[in-house]
Amino acid sequence: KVLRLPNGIRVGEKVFHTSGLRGAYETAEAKCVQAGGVLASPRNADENRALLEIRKSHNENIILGINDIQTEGTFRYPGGETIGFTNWSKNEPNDAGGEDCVEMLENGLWNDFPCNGEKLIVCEY
Ligand code: GN1
Ligand code: CA
Ligand code: CA
Repeated sequence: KVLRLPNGIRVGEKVFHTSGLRGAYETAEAKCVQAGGVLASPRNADENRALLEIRKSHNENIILGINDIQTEGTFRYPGGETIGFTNWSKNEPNDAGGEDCVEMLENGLWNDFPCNGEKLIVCEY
């Protein structure tokens, strides 16, 4: 089976793909839904590693679908389910000044950041 795509990667039954565009959370999630997917939301270490490959090849932080917009401190996937895997950077999430969206940093660890920040959009299918 083909594992690598020109701008994406397959991990298990999931495919992560990026068009290389940046956007803030609402725009980013809407673009993914329009394309038939959702914003990238790694659910285990394998998926996180796969997404990190895209992070490295584009050299830009990735906005995840995971957020605590609905209830401060409770992080959910785009579908509303509470998250079952985390990969927070040290001292994160800190909601510094009000941060309800999550980005993947250079090392694959996660930071919460303000949802109006524009990051690399990666969708999952
Ligand atoms: C950034 O710029 P600073 O240090 O105030 C980051 C926070 C992190 C923090 C970690 C907009 O905040 O989310 O928790 O670094 N801010 C942004 O040191 O990404
Ligand atoms: Ca928050
Ligand atoms: Ca933070």
